[in-house]
Amino acid sequence: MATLALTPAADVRALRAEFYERLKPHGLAPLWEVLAALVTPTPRTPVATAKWSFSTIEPLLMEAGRLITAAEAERRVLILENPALVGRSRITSTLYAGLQLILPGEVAPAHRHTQNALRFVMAGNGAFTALDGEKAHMHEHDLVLTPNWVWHDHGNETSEPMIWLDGLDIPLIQSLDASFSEHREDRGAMPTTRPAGDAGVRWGNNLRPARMSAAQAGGRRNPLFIYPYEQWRETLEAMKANEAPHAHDAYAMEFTNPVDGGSVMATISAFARLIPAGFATRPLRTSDGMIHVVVEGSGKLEVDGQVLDLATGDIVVVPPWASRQLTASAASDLVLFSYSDKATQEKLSLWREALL
Ligand code: GTQ
Repeated sequence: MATLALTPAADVRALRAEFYERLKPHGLAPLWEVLAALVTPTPRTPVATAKWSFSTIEPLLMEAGRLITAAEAERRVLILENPALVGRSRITSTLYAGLQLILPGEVAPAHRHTQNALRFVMAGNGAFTALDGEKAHMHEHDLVLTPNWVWHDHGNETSEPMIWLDGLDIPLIQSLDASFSEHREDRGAMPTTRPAGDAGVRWGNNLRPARMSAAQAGGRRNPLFIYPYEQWRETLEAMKANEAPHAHDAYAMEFTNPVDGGSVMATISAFARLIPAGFATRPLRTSDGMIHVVVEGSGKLEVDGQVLDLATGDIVVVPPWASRQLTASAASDLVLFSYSDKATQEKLSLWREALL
């Protein structure tokens, strides 16, 4: 080492560079050149803070509706691409977001895939998602789930278009190279197997079958696939009436799997929040990047010092470990739906928060 210590710095760099070149054909690379970038003290994310407005997207989605049918497209969706990840079909490093349009009379054919999906209804009433041949009719601000490997199709037997936000774990599954999918041969819907709304009644009323099948008891696949707006909205209203807001969350509830009380799906967590008029939350960081949909009201979101105005219909993404702070305007409560990969991170003992 004495010789190396006496070697001029420029020569050392040249010696190393030449060594690195000779490593390449052996499928080798020096860790010490990349270690600090790989094992960072806190998350280094490529995800940028960004906002989309429903009023901007809606006419473009309606235009897509004139250019391609749901059957042709399979899913007629405009992807919300993170501006720092253009071309990569993702809103964060693990999550996908898109706005899907289904016009009156259309069917989005049945398929199933290993990706988990949630739908959050942005506009329209009465179109359905069917899981394994059981329809759930969807209304504005309902949350609907299509957990991994369940056959699902969408249809609209009403006279108005329906638009919902799709939230999927597509990039996460892509990073695991674990995508599998199947499509119905006839490119149609699944035949109806159970009455519409059955799961909501069976699993959404604080009851569960006294004899659950092993698969049900395992809780791996959430049998409840619709969470109506009236229900979650009422809960937030009661919380507001009955307790003081939490300094960092105001009023925040997580949607749960009724079998085990855990996250709605294996990889994705979903939340409903209410910030009372005039209230500002204290800043916090969480290791899960978060997508928020503004359901009611207006206000602002401050992300690492950057202020975004929020209006009803806005969709925003907050990068992992960014400091975030929500303020409701003085005029009205701010109500949000949010989803993130918290469920994944918790399973891997990764999830963290810092209350600032
Ligand atoms: O509705 O099944 O936005 O499979 C992307 C992939 C929606 C769906 C998306 C999908 C779906």
